[in-house]
Amino acid sequence: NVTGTGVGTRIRELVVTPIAFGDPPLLNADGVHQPLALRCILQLVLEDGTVGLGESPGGSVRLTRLQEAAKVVVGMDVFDTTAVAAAIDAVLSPTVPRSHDRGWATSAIEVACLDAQGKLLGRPVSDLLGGRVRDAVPFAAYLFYKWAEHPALDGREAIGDAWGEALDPAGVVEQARLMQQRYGFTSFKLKGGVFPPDEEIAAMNALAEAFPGQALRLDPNTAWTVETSKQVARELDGVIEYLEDPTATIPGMAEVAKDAPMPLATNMCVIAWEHLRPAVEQNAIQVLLTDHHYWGGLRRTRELAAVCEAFGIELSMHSNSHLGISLAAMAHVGAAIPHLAHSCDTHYPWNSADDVIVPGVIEVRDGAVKVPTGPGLGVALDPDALDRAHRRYLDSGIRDRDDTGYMRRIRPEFERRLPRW
Ligand code: GKR
Ligand code: MG
Repeated sequence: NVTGTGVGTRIRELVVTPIAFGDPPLLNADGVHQPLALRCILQLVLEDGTVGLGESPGGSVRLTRLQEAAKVVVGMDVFDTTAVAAAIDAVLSPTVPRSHDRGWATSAIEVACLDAQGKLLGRPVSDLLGGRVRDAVPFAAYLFYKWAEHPALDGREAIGDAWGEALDPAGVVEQARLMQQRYGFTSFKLKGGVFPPDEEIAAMNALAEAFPGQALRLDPNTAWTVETSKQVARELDGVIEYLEDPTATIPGMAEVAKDAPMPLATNMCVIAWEHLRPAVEQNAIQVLLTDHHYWGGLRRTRELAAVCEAFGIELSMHSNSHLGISLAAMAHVGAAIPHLAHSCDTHYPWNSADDVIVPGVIEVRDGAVKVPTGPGLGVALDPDALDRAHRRYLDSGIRDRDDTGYMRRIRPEFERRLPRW
């Protein structure tokens, strides 16, 4: 231990709780979201009883790795986040060769450390990141093609939701209107890669007509070839603010970027530090969707923002199905990054009904999330809700996300093919 006295600030235990929560039938290039999404909730307990919270992507491999990491952090000082990250990295290295496959474990634990630090100091996490440059962080409505319900399966009844079906331009516009009414969003992202590009271009044009002047983007998750991507980019000139991951790989994106009239964005081909250099050298991307869950935590995200600033890469933020601890962390880091050029992504409206935190602190309103000002992340766990979500995980038998497998159970002819068009 090199910082502080360590009195009371040492980690006594890290409790990792796998949970499951409801997710609508959202379509993407891989298939369709299952009725339950998985996350892990972290409770980092210090010797003095302070508890720091974290939320990580779920799944069996991640759970095992987090449990391994939980053993090595015991006894470390919660202010030693560099040493904590190094210890986790060292214990995972022998079995997990790629650094970015270890990064999300250090990320989730770093957030829990920062939450605990903030609670000890009586200061919000955004202060530990250099202070807020904005009090509310703008988010985009994350639109999905979707079915009206999860169909009845294996004796289970169909599961409907409050959003209805969206399978064509009119359905997408209707979903966007609902998102705007309910949450006040003023920018919109459509998850594409589901229908042939012409239909998705039509959906973007319909959104542009329904929401003139509001920022739009399209993300087909690498469903297109380089040629198709170039063509879609030309057709959406003046309609979208950026095109996200039209095609795979840094060289593929670089080819598209030479031609595309709008910036290209990614959360798929630049996902680790070692990807930055080739991406910059090839001018493959103009916008990076950061994600503190994968880039090593909140401080590393702040550092990443500085690197991007140096190379003229704009910043936005990536999301996966998540709950309120993650949203709070996203809001704190979003508040502390000066050059956040675009509204951030969030799945929260799709999942918030099953949140495990005490309601009231964190919410999307007027298209933004107010940064909590209480100590740490500023959110508190609801132990009963956590217990319910954990029991749901245990009872479900679902241990990994499998959009393709679930789709094939409903549409056996479905094939995951990337690129598809
Ligand atoms: O939730 O289906 C989804 C998204 O496709 C998600 O898995 C992606 O990680 O939101 C993400 C993205 O921007 O690519
Ligand atoms: Mg994306």
